Amino acid sequence: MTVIITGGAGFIGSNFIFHMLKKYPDYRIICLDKLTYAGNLSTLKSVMDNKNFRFVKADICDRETVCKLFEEERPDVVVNFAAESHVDRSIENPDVFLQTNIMGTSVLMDACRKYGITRYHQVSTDEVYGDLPLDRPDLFFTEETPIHTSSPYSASKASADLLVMAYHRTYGLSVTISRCSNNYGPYHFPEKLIPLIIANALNDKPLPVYGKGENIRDWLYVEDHCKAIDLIIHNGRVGEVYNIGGHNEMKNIDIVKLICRELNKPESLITYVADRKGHDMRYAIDPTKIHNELGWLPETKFADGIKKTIKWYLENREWWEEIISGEYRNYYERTYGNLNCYT
Ligand code: NAD
Ligand code: TDX
Repeated sequence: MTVIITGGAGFIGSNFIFHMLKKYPDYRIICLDKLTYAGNLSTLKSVMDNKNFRFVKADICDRETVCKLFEEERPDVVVNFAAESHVDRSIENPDVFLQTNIMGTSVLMDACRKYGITRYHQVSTDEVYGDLPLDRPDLFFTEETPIHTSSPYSASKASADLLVMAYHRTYGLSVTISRCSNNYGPYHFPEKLIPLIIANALNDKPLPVYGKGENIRDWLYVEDHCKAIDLIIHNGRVGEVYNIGGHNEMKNIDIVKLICRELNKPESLITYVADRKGHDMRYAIDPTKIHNELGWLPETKFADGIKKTIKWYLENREWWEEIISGEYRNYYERTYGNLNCYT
């Protein structure tokens, strides 16, 4: 079996590559990644010499190069993680989100049609459902919840999902889609809440919390997400959407305080900053379908997963310190300028 994994130099894609190479040592795994600011080749260094692994630096929007790779490798399965993934950046500049997340998806699926595949899997997000009110804890996102997006990021991911279903209906492409809640774990880029708070706390820098910190996210350890995608590409029903989430809803402020406690840092580092524009209030996934059909259940409890994650950031300082000292500084200064954390 040959599997092309796009966006494999990013957070979830790299964890998925590690999972697949370990679990299926005779699969051929090809990572196609543009290496944007969010992609790090150093993340993949432990697998670069694996004879069943190949890394190709390319843009999923580059039709010619994508087709050349499909011609050479004749993949059975394509798993598309490649995306612009940060909501705040999409608010600053939507263009590249539309290009990569929508156009890139169509280029990949055109190549799948041309060369034939057994499965195209689109890694989507719970953000396509919009948000839920804080005062209705009885409500959850199911696969039937209408698409209702808030940010240019979520609108671009929802557009891609619609295209994927259109390619299935119109061309009979063998597709599946997964919509997962917020992930956390190793190799999470330090612009996202959990790694940002860990990195700032370790450096005794202010911990920026948007608005009042009351917004709720439903956190899942990244390995559990990878296991769910593995099940879907092997056993999921073609043309179906699967929600992935572990019923672990937490307020942002509670996460930030928990990280302070774990690192023995004072809560006085917490700094309330201007709210995100259009900030979604609450995400909460109902994972009944993937549990009933594929037997998936999350294995890592948040209390353990967050400890493992913090330990990883403590033991891999060079990985994230290199990121926060590079080009990322410009973004940080534009976004959190008055906090001036890395100067
Ligand atoms: P990430 O930003 O860490 O990684 C994205 C990767 O895609 C990077 O390696 C980047 O170089 C690559 N990439 C970007 N544009 C590309 C292009 N045009 N061509 C080829 N490669 C390109 O993202 P992530 O957090 O790992 O998310 C992966 C996927 O999972 C995304 O599709 C995202 O929407 C989805 N998702 C993420 C989460 C989460 O909590 N992080 C939750 C649900 C769904
Ligand atoms: O500095 C911050 N302060 C803060 O309060 C940052 C970066 C975030 N936040 C808040 C915003 C959100 O309510 O924390 C919450 C989590 O923010 P992010 O880590 O940016 O994640 P989110 O916007 O929820 O989106 C993530 O989950 C769904 C991923 O980045 C998406 O790619 C995925 O689709």
